[in-house]
Amino acid sequence: MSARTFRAATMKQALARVRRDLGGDAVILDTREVRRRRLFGLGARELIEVTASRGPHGPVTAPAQPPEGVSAAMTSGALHAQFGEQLSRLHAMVEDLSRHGRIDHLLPDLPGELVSAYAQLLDDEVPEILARRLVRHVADVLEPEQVHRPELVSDTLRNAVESYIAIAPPIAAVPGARRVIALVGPTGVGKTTTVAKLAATFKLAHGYRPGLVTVDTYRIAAVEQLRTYAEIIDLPLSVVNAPSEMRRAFDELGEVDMVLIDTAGRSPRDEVKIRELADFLAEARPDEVHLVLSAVAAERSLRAAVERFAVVCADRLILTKLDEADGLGGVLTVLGQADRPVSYITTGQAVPDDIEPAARTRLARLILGLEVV
Ligand SMILES: Nc1nc2c(ncn2[C@@H]2O[C@H](COP(=O)(O)OP(=O)(O)OP(=O)(O)O)[C@@H](O)[C@H]2O)c(=O)[nH]1
Ligand SMILES: [Mg+2]
Repeated sequence: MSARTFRAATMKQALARVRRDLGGDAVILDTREVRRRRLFGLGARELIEVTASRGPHGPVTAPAQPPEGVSAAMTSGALHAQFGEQLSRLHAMVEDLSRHGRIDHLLPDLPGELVSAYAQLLDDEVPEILARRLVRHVADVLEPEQVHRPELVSDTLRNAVESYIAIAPPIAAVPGARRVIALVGPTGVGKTTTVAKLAATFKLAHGYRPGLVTVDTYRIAAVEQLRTYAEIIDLPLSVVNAPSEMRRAFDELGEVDMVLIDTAGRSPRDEVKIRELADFLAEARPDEVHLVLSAVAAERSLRAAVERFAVVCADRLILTKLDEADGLGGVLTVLGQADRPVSYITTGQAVPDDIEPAARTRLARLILGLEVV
């Protein structure tokens, strides 16, 4: 058993190398950030350095040759003791350095069992800072002997993830009232498909009487897309070209207890177009505005969308394309910061099947990769 050092640009890459070379149960002895000077002194590059040794059951290679100066008769127990001594000296040194602010510990004193949970989070695209916070939380909550129990670790982790997720109740008709629901969001995230899924579910499963309104008149195809769904589901549809037409469009729908408004996709960068959307919605006076976000989008785009669509008072989130996302870590970060509840998740293209009301535990398990869609 000997310690080896691995350097990489990110913790994820470093841990992948540890796993590749030393096996799945490698023991992480230390992690730190190091700066490497670039050629000609052109700035420095941050690297992650992980020191690790083979775990007790790591891939077995040829029996290690005793190092020079160690007699062949020396037992493996003695070797272990010698190594242990070196290791604790090294630990003391590192601790001393870190106390003096010389080394930035990324995962100080993290029990070995939690390192694999940490690596799993990184695999699921959870950003490093959040992953560290989650495993640190688990380490703080559990007693040292409890971290050996994988089901406890996974439950505690799930609880921590759940604390970042707020859930909105599913959309419901209110007797004697006409609920107005608008879906807004960036282009191509699945707004129209989701409107169709919701409308079909409301009509077929709940017996509501929904009507559809589209303000997406920029593209003929967009209106046709919704019209096709309206015909299949047998629902009234009104097309609105200007904010002033909104009231007329509502009246044209006739006896409905719910109006679902489909809107044109807006780039979060296009403030003018988002303002225009706000003018339409000011006339529609929706009871709920759901911001539709694709789980495939990068964390930065998700954050920008949440910020920019605040202008149209988007107060709930619908997460689409969970079936296509490689990891949901970025989504988790944004949910933690967005301060808006999730109402629905969608998990495929099929109308109306691939939609479900958001549920905290399910979403947390999906984010942690404990469940698939
Ligand atoms: N895999 C997958 N695809 C989806 C999901 N929801 C929608 N889509 C697909 O995403 C594509 C775009 O969907 P639309 O509903 O047209 O998206 P939109 O937000 O209305 O697009 P714009 O109106 O152009 O902004 C279509 O091919 C949908 O079938 C989902 O949950 N999973
Ligand atoms: Mg659309």
